[in-house]
Amino acid sequence: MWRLAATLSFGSLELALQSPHQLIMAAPVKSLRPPRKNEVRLRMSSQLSLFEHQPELPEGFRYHPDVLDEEEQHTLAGEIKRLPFKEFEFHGFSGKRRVVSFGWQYDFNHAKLREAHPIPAFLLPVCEKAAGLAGLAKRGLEHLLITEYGPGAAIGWHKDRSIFADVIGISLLSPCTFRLRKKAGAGWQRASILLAPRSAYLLRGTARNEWEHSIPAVDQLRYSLTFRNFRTELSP
Ligand SMILES: O=C(O)CCC(=O)C(=O)O
Repeated sequence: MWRLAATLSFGSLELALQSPHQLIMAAPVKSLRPPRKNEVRLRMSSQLSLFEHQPELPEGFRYHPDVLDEEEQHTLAGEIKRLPFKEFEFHGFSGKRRVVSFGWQYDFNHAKLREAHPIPAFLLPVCEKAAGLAGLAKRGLEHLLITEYGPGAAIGWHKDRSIFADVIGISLLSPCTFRLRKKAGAGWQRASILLAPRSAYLLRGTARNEWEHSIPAVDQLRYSLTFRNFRTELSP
């Protein structure tokens, strides 16, 4: 069984839709803030692939649970924690999260793309997996940003730089809420989804180009692997 929880502007209404799949909550819903006006919030089963049925999320958003097994996650996290993370800097301000880039690095302080160290060998299998999920060639993802969210770290509303095309995110260690919003008249159209550890999402099309996304402060350490390719005409 799976459930779709929707909150509409005239009050709080819970819709329960049935399906043959088993529901496993990806994270305790009580840890989330109350849904906003017009927000549709999906509670995701870790066993339920919504690849073919993601009616309430923007076109171009795809969620894939369980793309890594527990052992792969454990091994990756063990290697990742040794990487040379630096506090994320944006126009002189540093954020609570820490990042490290491979392949290419977008320098927000100078609005410039710079070449970075190649993607390390231990990350190539997951890079190929991410490319496969997006239907890209094995080596089709030239840029990887790894972000460390310690407890209390978040990422604010943004769209990824237009030099990039698709965005594929893989989550490690703990869940988070992935929020999406798009201007609708004087307000916002909103959606959100719980990203389980070991899951992946793809942002492409409308979800990538017209919607902003953000992640509110996490409770526990989370790593994200964000793979991007370049728009052909803007490729460095
Ligand atoms: O942590 C994530 O999955 C999202 C990362 C993100 O949106 C970004 O780095 O632009």
